[in-house]
Amino acid sequence: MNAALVSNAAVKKDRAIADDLVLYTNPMSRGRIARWMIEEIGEPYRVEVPDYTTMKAPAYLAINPMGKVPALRHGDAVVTETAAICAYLADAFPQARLAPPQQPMR
Ligand SMILES: N[C@@H](CCC(=O)N[C@@H](CS)C(=O)NCC(=O)O)C(=O)O
Repeated sequence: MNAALVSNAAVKKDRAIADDLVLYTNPMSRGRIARWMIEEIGEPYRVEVPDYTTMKAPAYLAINPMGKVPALRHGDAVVTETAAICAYLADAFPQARLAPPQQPMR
């Protein structure tokens, strides 16, 4: 396989992962905390930026029925609440070493 094909495959894989991990946030919100956390994870992700009116539209209410940011979609899982998003990301991507390993005593 030549280098162009290899890098094409890598780009496609990154795009697939980015579609799998989506942060809904707005720069004028506490979503910045979740944005910082997702950056620390180091995985490809995509950002959707609902403004403060579209947050109450059906398309976004289907993601977060509270109509607030941030929200995270990871595959079929949707997580809301900034603290919960940070905890979820730390557990879902243990290789980033942002939380102690999950153990029964934790
Ligand atoms: N407890 C939630 C609060 C989320 C929240 O209130 N987000 C604000 C932005 S900082 C929001 O989306 N406000 C829109 C609204 O309430 O209409 C969290 O910590 O994530």
